[in-house]
Amino acid sequence: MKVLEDTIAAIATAYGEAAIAVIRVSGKNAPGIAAQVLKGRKAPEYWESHRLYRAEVWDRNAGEKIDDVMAVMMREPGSYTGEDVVEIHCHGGLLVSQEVLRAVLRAGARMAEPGEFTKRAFLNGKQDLSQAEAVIDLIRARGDAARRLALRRMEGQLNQRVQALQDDLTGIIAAMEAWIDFPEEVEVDEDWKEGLQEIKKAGETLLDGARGGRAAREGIRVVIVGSPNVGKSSLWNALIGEERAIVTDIPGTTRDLIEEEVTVRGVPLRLVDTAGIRETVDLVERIGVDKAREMLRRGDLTIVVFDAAAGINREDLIVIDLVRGMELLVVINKTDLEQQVIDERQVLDYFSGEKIIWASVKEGRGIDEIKEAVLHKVLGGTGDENQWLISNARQEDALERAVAGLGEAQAALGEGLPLECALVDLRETLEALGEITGETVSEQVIERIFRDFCIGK
Ligand SMILES: Nc1nc2c(ncn2[C@@H]2O[C@H](COP(=O)(O)OP(=O)(O)OP(=O)(O)O)[C@@H](O)[C@H]2O)c(=O)[nH]1
Ligand SMILES: [Mg+2]
Repeated sequence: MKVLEDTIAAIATAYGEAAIAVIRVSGKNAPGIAAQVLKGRKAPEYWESHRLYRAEVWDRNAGEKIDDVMAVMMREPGSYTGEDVVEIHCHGGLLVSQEVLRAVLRAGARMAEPGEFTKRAFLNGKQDLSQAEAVIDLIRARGDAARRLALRRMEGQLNQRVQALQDDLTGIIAAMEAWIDFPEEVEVDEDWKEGLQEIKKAGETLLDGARGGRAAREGIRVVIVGSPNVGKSSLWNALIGEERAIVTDIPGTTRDLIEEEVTVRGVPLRLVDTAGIRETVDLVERIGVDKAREMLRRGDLTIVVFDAAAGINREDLIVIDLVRGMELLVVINKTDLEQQVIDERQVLDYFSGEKIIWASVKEGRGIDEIKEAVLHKVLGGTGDENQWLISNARQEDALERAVAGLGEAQAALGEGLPLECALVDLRETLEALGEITGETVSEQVIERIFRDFCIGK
């Protein structure tokens, strides 16, 4: 364990005027600093751990009182960082909180770097790396699903799952090593293969869930496209639940991109309405069409809309050509109209294997189905939130390498190669798993992770 010598301090609350601000101090000298700056009826050195006390903050040099505060001492190891921590709850004025911080710094603390409190919690073994990463995810969560997931990881669910895999794998590695050392005394165990297969399956399940985790955290960008007048803006309005985009029966109504976020089952969907795609001489409209084409490339999913009463015309063919190969949802709109000229077989031909939804935005039919289909499309078979524990590219990459290593070990065993070959792969797998929890991760990676944090966390 790393010994962290100096005592750090920062304002832990947001910058600005507020009812209270919290100044956080952590490190060996935190109680000593508290004794210097805080005057209470009971001197801070005699404070009970985790109990709030009234006190005054004093600037000793100037002989001046700064504020009346509440303060708490949390003694090591039972604090967030695992060190002695003092938190001073002062009045939330900009100047007040900064004066209190200054007094603390003058008493011997050093200004904390971003994420340094959480980094200390990690280095002192209070949290593993996946838990520390979850802290920032929790702070940044924009939707309910992301918040729930971050909380679960903060509680250590990813850590536990990975540790279970590590334990099982370590057992198999130890048995293999024993066999190599004493081939006469230990039997070659067919269970190894089965054990490896189970570990691999569990790893793959976690990997599948990475998609869901990413969607929950970053949101899914859904771009609505189609030829003019098919009802894109009407659909967009229905999905966001507000009549915001202009809807008229004049083709070419929408000229610009409009983007809005809604949350479906806790997952943020960023919906983009676009200009109807067609060849046009109107300069403004043409810019809009170019923007629509550009946006198509940046979306995670495309909803392509057709008009059931108009059928598939020349302009629709341009659209069909444009969206080929993309992650798609097909919506046939205006199914309420009497005249239905669209040919279902033709649609199936163009979009074989794609999800096709028959809708009437006007009558509100198909809207919920579209929302569900968007989620299903993006999350694939991993609709189960409990499996969405992998939360960033770093973890995903490590897990991918772990699963690949298991595959290679299996292949080596299958081909009857010497056990040492499989062992090399398995040790690499173990190492990759350790990167997720932070046991085998480099100093640089740790630096990078915590640099993203806010000051005071
Ligand atoms: N009958 C019927 N009319 C609809 C339906 N959805 C939209 N419309 C009408 O179709 C016309 C065009 O709708 P918009 O939503 O503006 O179509 P758009 O695709 O955004 O059109 P552009 O922006 O011009 O590309 C409007 O008159 C809508 O009221 C529907 O489900 N049924
Ligand atoms: Mg429109």
